[in-house]
Amino acid sequence: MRNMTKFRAIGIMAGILFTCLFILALFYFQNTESSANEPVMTESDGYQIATIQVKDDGFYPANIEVKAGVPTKLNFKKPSGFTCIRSVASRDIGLDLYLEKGDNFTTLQDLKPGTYKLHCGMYMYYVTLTVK
Ligand SMILES: [Cu+2]
Repeated sequence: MRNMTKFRAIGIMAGILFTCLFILALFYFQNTESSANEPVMTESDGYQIATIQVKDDGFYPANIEVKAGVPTKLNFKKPSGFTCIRSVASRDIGLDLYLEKGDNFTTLQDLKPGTYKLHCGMYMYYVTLTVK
């Protein structure tokens, strides 16, 4: 009889653990899905467009690679206002852009091959832009 109670307790604990893991997994996939499904590099009207997700803990991806000699747009996509990132700037490429909720497109001037640093308005988060 005692064994039976022990068995049942383990069963309940395993059930709770499994439920917790399931909920955690659900949240994890929900968070990654929205941005992971979206390709970083797309093309439209002769432009190469890099879409960078602006999240509460930084820019995703933090490394962007674009082709030299192709007109380029960056889109800083901000799905929610729950981030301290209000703007993105770069002395390297002469960028100072206030970020609204949603899409924030900026057209880059023709960049020479090289590596350029972009940062949020508070110098907390960085994006490395590589032109090849
Ligand atoms: Cu910040």
